[in-house]
Amino acid sequence: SPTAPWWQTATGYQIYPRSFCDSNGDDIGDIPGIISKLDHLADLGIGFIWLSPVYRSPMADNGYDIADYRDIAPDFGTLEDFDTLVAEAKRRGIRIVMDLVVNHTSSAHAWFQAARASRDAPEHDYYIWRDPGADGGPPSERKSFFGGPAWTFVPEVGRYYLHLFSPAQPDLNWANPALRAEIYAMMRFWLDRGIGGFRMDVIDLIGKDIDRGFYDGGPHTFRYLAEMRAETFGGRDVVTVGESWNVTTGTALAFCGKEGALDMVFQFNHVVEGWDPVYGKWKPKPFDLVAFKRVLGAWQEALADDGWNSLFLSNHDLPRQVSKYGDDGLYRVASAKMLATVMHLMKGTPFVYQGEEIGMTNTAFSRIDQFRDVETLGNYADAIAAGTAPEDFIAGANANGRDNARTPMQWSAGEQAGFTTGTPWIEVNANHTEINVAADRADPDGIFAHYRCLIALRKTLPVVVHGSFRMVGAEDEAVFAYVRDHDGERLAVVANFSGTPRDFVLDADLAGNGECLVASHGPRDRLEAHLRLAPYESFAVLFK
Ligand code: ISL
Ligand code: CA
Repeated sequence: SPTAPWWQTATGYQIYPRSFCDSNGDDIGDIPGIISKLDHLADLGIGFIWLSPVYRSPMADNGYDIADYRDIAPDFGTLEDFDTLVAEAKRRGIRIVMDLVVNHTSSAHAWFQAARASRDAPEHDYYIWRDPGADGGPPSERKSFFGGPAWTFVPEVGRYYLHLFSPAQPDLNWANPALRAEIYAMMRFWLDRGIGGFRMDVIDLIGKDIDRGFYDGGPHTFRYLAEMRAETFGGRDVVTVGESWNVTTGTALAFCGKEGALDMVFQFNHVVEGWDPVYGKWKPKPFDLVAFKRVLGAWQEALADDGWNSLFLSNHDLPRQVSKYGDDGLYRVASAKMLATVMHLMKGTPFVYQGEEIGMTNTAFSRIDQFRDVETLGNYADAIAAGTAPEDFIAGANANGRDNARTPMQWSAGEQAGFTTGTPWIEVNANHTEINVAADRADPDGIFAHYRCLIALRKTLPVVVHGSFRMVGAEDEAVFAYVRDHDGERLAVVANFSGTPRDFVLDADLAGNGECLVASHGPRDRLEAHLRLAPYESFAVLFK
């Protein structure tokens, strides 16, 4: 079988440092805390960590607002701590992938401070400025993703600057070659420290061309990415994953195909499919499995021979997957395993978001002052001004808001879930007394054990890495089933996405005796043509 790059047989694990482990009781997770938990991750079997931003930052967006790209935030530790993390992870066969946030900086970055002080500063053109509109107001009606206008006025220069996110996150002007050279030098600084690659934040926004109406999905993205690759990571043995909310199966290969600069993209077509056309994430639609399968199946097909999929349902911006797509009550364990089985055995590289490996759930806040997220708070202000009832907005935020994924990692049943000896910056989920790492790892049938098994399968079975993908029963409203084929080996995956028993009829050529690799409800070695599935039952069978 073909030799695969390391990131095709490895599983990624995302850490949101602020919420992972606080080593010094100052209420905020940190790098020494991460180092203290590396054995947990090594046991899980992951090959690399995607580390959400740890750079120096005022933390308006928990580090996605960078004030110094070459230093570590004091909240998180020091450069020395970072080097220790890279070395300690490496000792365990784990690489560290940094988050590259280069669509914008913090407004506290020295470049922006110079840019906003004078039109004549060279750094002024590192950002996107426009004169006031005819009425003296903002140059366009564009809204920020985080609520309010996307333009803020700076009296010192008499101009507005663009911020697609909060006013504390001014957008960089990628059309400026000196700015691009600064970014590339910064990337080499981290590559030279031995990192395993980059996850690139909202990377399709760097190619914007606002005078021609492109704020996102901009036309210059691929030119800049090709240049970036040549100037930085090209020829180095690292992984690159670009985040894009606009990428489609039609444009994916321009990012991650043979002609593209990157190895993978994080695409969100399957996420946005579940949002309201008008209210977006704040008003979730009922889950539609057929549509969900259609999207994921289309991505499997589009990247079958070129490019490579990233496989994920969760990250720091999304609700907890067991709450969103499974059942976080009665069937929490079975549905968490089911989701993992379906995602990990498709073609691509799976990503586990911290806490997912023990089935952490959404939280339920009742008051707006319990939320911390800049996106939630900004959109709340807009929604209330537009007449939405506070409880309606909070219901949406509890279902789909970003703070769900940001409550502290639940290590134990003890005080503050073992996350901190202080008072965490955001409340611990009350269910930590039952859902925690210590309890789940002690259970041989726990969720952690299930993830460990799936992650190990990818390392040992070529069909998991290289096998073709064929959806089975695409129109079935409750069952997600597919077949992977490689070199005479066949892997069949069957999952009941519902809380009721289901009958499922397999294609005749799939029935027979095989070897059960993983199962949530006791082994299934022989597949009958007529399957009777328990609620949220899932399994994978190998045929040779
Ligand atoms: O859900 C979203 C889209 O409506 C946003 O939260 C989305 O995740 C965001 O626009 C893109 O995310 C990335 O860039 C943001 C940062 O806040 C996110 O945490 C990051 O993943 C700005 O840097
Ligand atoms: Ca700390």
